[in-house]
Parts: sequence; structure tokens; C-alpha cells
Amino acid sequence: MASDSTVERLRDRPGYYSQDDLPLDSYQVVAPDGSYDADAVPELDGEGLTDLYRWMVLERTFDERMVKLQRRGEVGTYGSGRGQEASIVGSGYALGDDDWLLGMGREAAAMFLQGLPLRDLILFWRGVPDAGKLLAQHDLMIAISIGSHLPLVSGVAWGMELSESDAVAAAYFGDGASSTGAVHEGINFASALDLPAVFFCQNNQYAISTSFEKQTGARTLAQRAIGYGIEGIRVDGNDVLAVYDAMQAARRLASEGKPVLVESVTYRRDAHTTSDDPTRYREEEEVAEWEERDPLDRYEAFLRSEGLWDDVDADAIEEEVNEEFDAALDAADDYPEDEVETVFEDLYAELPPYLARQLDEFRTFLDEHPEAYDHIERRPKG
Ligand SMILES: Cc1ncc(C[n+]2csc(CCOP(=O)(O)OP(=O)(O)O)c2C)c(N)n1
Repeated sequence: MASDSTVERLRDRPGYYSQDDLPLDSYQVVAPDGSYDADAVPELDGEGLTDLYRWMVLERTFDERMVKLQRRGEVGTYGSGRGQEASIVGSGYALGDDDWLLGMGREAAAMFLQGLPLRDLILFWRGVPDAGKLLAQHDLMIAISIGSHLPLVSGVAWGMELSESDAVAAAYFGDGASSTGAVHEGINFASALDLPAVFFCQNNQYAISTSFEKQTGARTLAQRAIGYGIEGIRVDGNDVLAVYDAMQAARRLASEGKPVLVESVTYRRDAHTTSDDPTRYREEEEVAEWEERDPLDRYEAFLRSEGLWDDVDADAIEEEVNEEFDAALDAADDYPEDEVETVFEDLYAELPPYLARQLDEFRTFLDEHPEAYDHIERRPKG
């Protein structure tokens, strides 16, 4: 049996890899107290800098309004990005028009930045089957089966490489998804083939009720990049400028055939989805602690220091994004309702006999019980 001294002897020898050697630091531009190193500020003009603020307000407003809609029974469920605004917007802002974003649902504003109309995301969360097709028109996708999209992202990136495109494929996923086999396969594939792929992991500290500490023995997710043989960046996900900078760098490296894993360290302040009760698995003190690190407050402090806050009319922005949401909701309400047959469509060109039989049975049931389908009424907007 090897003794402790064997371990000691090996520890300092070449070939021994220790967790203790890995850094835990994150890349940061603006500290939680609003202070920053002026040399580290990414190259964005005043308009770009204030634009980032507006997008974060849009993310926050969309989240708030969607949660309210769910409470009124107008949306089935919703996964809010509250607390993650800097992570979502900073990363989305760095992507180009030709890039592809394949996500998991908690990155609304990044999808809007890619051109997705707000209406279509409302339709998605309403469970309107067409929403999947609408998202696909923008090269977007939401992988409900967590992590399942990473091999697909590498496939898209491979296609980009073969067609000599300058674009990159970006995967958005969570710390929970990082434990799935598909994530390993996707990243390894991109590494082996030097593909233009960026793997953007929002480590928001929880996968529903499973905390990051219970998720993995790894102290960071960024460190896994080394194992895959790709570049890794660990970034403060509540610092929009740092995330933007990190994603810009990741995009650049990926477009040169160097895939990157970005771990954006942030916190989900709302429930996992509207069906979850987070008070059952986390302490109020912890939530309060992260509230102190609010991404919008921090960025406001930065804009004030830069003398740019005077150009920001916060009330007008709030009114504007709420109006944008109202218009999107009206458009979603006007979207033609699906026929009940829709659930049987799209999987097969021709319905197999067992599904054709079920469809017949379903039609007969609805003829006999019209109340089963007609009880849903549109409620007033809120
Ligand atoms: C393959 C698979 N397993 C389980 C689930 C159920 N599920 C939905 S979301 C979720 C947690 C996701 O956590 P994370 O990846 O950290 O993303 P977050 O929701 O925190 O943004 C789980 C386990 C699922 N959707 N897919």
C-alpha cells in the first residue's frame, strides 16, 4: 500500500496535476463598488456603453413581465434571468449577425440581440408549436433537454469551417448542463477539430435545487478548458463590460479555430422557473448578498463615473421597453391559435397508423366534450 509519503513525493514531481494549482480568480473590469481600471475598459463609444444599459433593462423588464403573465395564467411557465442581465447582455452584445446562438432559455436579451422578436419568445413560453420554427429562422434554438445542443453547436461550427465562413457558433448552457455527457462530447469534438465554437456557460450557482458545490468536485468550470485542450476564461458574470470583453476575445479566438469555454460566474435571483420555490433550498442571506452585486447598479455607477449617466434617461428607457413588451404581447395575442391537430404534426411526413388512430379518438373526444378546449379565455394584459 502506498503511504502518505508516496503521495508527498509525487506531488512535487512532473506529471502530477493538482487542483490546488488552478486559479480561482475571475476576469473583472468594474468591481462591485463601481471602481475600475480605466485602461481595462473595452473599446466601445459612449453610445455603445449606454446601449448596454438599455439592453440590460430590457432583459430585466422582459423577465418581470413574463413572470407576471405566468401568474395571470397567460404563459405556461417561464425561466427568469434576473440577476444574470450582465452575463446575458454582455455576451450577446459581442456576437455578430452571422454568428449562431443555440441556447437553453435563460438568455432572452442575447436572442433579441440576434434579431429574435420579443413576440416569438412569448409564443415559445406559451407553448405555441410554431415558436420552434420561428426561432429556427433566426438560427436559434432552445434545448430543453439540458446540454443536448452542444454536439449540435460543434456540428454547426464544423459547417462554418467547411464553408470558410467567418462566423462562430455559440452555445449557451448552465452549470447543471455541464454535468451531462453531451456537453463533454460537444466540447471535445470542437477541440479535436479546431472549430469556431464558443461554449458560454452561465454558472448561476444552481441547477434547480442543486447548488454548484453539489454539482461537481471541480472548483471552477473554466478549468475544464485545459483538460479539453482549448482556451478558458472565467469572468465575473455580473460585470457587463468584463463579459463583453471576454466574449469578444472568445469570439476572436474561435474564429481562428481556437474554441473557447467561458464560465460566467453569476447568480439566478428568481426561481428556477415559475414552478419552483427557491426558499426550500437556499438562504435569504445568500440572495441578499447577491443583490448587493446587482449588475445594473454596478453598471450605473460606472456610467456615472464616466460622465455618461446624464445621457441616460432611465425613466424613458423603462417606459420604452415596457411599450416594446406591450406591442410584442399584443402581437402574440393576435397570433393565430393552433388547431388541436398541431400536436400530431411535424414529426412524420405521414402519420403512422397508431397516431392516426389517436388523432381520430382525440377528434371524437373533442366533439363530445367541446368544453375541454373552449374554456381558455384571454385575460387582460398586465
Ligand atoms: C437532460 C435533462 N435532464 C434534466 C432536465 C430537468 N431540468 C430542467 S432545467 C434543469 C437544471 C438546469 O440547470 P443549469 O444547467 O444550471 O441551468 P439554469 O436552469 O440554472 O440556468 C434540469 C435538471 C432536463 N431538462 N434535461
